[in-house]
Amino acid sequence: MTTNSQVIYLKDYQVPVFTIETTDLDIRIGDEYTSVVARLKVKRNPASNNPSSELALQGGKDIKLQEVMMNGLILDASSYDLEGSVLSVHQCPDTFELTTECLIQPQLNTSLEGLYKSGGMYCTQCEAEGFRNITYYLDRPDALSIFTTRISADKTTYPILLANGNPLEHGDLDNGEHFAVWHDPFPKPAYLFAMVAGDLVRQDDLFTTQSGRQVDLQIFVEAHNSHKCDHALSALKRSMLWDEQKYGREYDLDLFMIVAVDDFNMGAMENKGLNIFNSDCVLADPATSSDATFERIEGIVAHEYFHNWSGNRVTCRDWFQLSLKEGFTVFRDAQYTSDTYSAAVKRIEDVTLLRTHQFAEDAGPMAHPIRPASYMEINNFYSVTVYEKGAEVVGMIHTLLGAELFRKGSDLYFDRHDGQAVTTDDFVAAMADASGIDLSQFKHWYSQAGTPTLEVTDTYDAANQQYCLTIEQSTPATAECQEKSPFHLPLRMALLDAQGLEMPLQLQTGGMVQGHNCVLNITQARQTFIFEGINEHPIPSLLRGFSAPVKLNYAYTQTQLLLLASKDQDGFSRWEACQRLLIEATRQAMSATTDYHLDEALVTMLRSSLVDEALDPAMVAKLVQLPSEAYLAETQATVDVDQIHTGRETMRLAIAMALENELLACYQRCHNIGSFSQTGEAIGQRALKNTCLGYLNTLNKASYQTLAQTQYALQANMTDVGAALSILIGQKNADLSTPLLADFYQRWQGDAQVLGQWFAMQAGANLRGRLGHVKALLEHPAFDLRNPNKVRSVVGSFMRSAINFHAADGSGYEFVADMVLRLNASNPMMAANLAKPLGRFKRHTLGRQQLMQAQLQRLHQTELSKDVFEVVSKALTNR
Ligand code: B3K
Ligand code: ZN
Repeated sequence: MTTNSQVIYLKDYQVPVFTIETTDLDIRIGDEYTSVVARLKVKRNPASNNPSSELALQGGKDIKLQEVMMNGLILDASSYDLEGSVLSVHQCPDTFELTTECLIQPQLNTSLEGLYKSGGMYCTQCEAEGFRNITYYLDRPDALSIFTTRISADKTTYPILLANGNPLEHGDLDNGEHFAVWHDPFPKPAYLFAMVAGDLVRQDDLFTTQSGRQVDLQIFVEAHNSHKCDHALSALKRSMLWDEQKYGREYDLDLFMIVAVDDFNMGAMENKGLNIFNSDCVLADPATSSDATFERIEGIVAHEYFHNWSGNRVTCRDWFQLSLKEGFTVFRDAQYTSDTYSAAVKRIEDVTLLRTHQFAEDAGPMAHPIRPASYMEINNFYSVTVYEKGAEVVGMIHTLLGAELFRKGSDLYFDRHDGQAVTTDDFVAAMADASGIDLSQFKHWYSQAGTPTLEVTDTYDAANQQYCLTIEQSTPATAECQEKSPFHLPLRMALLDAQGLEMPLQLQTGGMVQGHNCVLNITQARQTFIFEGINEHPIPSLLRGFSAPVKLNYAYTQTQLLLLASKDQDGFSRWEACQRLLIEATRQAMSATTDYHLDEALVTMLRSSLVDEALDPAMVAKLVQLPSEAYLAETQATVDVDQIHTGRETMRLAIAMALENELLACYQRCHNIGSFSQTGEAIGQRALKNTCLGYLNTLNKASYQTLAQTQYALQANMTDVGAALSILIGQKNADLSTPLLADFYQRWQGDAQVLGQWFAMQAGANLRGRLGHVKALLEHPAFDLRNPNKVRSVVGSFMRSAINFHAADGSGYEFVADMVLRLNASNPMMAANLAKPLGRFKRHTLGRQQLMQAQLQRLHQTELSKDVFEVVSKALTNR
């Protein structure tokens, strides 16, 4: 049990009684202690009607308060209280200067929140509530202040000293130290504060904004990574240009800095003018990084950059509004990626992520609306719901308004709220005001959790040439709300004739027709839409582009799906039809008692994609890939991990047997494309050929094993090397991969990022009985429990293999609970993330439910951090 599990409610929000106009920090880094002097210009907040004269500042449990001064005079102990971690200063006047001096020990900070040491450098992570570990402060996002930061440290060990904004001055001090002063003219909440002190090298670039201002772009990395900055810099410039063109948003400081840090809990952080990145999410070069890494980095660089407007210039009033900045920014980065690369492939990837992980969260004990109504620990709400579902909700507004009105809405939002801390209601109001479209019912998306299901039925009246679609929506109860009001959602659709051609649409009422596409305005629990002038029974292409985050059921026949899979002009829907067929076939394979035989129609469908050289190879790879085990689990009422694994393996083998020649031909066609390049075409060809190589190696033939070994030996690029090695690790005969793993380690042991891949490939192998191997990896000298990337590579990858995490004897659960306990005190945020999947026991077979609950009980009996306590207690309560 934990002692500190207070619940915070959105309904209790109150504006701060005092505001801090300016914040002057003097941070002196010393070997044992770092001293932090904070000089705050405090003023009574005219927006507050609370008459209290007490200023309450939050602090962390490890800061040592040395002194408090008001207007230059030292306060005696009776003038303030230090209770728990709150500093309360009594009898404050309406305007005053408060100065505190604290001592902290960043080198002992393993939670990686606040100021901490990563390798030889000092760096910060303040979102959400890390700043309070640096000094006593109004650590809440609606307290905006202008920051000036002076840092001093030993000059030889920490030659680079950085903070937000622009450099004001720097110089040498005696005793080998130096200092730098930074000033950020934009008022910001403390969560956007950042500083860095370290021995780093810099790579520079320039960007000229649309109004002709020159912005210096700088990336700081450790010297051995200096060759890995080019991609992030070019992605940054592309993002800056895109945000000007698409949203009219220009960068506002003269300098934009990125620092790469090895020990980081998440991907990156959008601190004003000084983004801090997990090394894995910013460093890349073609020799050591796969195509997927390049793509991920580009998306994250764009995301953090876009936050400069959606998050920093307009920020959140409180942490319940997190999706205001995260949902909108994920939506913006997805638009950027679609505009820059293949829109259909990006959509498929995003929907896959959403349906696999967000739908699972929405159906589990941690289910919450994109604007939660309460929390114990806000770090637990940086979730797929707030981010990915949040982005879908913004996407639905985009669909309902259309691109032009959406842009009008975003302009109004940024103009109206520049420099403010606002709410999701303010965002929706700007969209509604700019467009004149009523979004009041739409706001249920912000307050109701759970994934709606749409049941779609139809009738065709040949005599009257009328086609009727009836749509019923329902949403399961979740902890915060039993009875759901109907959602307002856009359902994009088209009608296809028997040849697969889109039919002209004439909708009586209830939607918008755009050419041969139509967006139905779903607002009621049950609604019927009538199309006129329809001269044959059409095949509906529903939820095109996945226009709403829902599950949609329509009783498609196999023939209809085959037509959609080959003819639907909407790339997403074409893939979706393929997936529906593959899911159904896999379901049959799961229950097949004798030799499973793949339906000839499916073989033809897959074949036609494999041989279609005119199709984007990245799209072909998506079309022929089976849904993951995790997504198949989402489609089952009760998850049977073994059945899913066996059924899917059976399907893989059946596809390989039926299409061996085509797979090999496709492999060879995509393999022999000349020298390495990073065009979309070449990247797609690598994705496709490695998909083929994976299928071929289910056949257990020496010739295909040799093909993978040869691809590995060629060492042409990290995508091919990684894919070949993973495929060989996935073979039952370990002799095939053991020498290559040793070779890989030999080559890359000096490169932390590549080594992460080495850990992940082994820990994530989807073969039964891997736990012993994974435990051995934890003992490897290169493993480090304090490094979140290594924990994710080993423990996170292990958990993604369902047959291992859910091993029938419960060993996987016990192992994960052990890891949660090992990390609980040192890094609560990481520990809570590992505990979340244990909480979703309800969906599993009875035996597994009991084993998972036993581990949760075991955790519950321990002294837990707030983070882990929230996850565990909700799992045991919200069943
Ligand atoms: N805003 C940060 C996430 C901070 C997470 C704190 N637990 C990165 C991002 O979403 O851009
Ligand atoms: Zn973000």
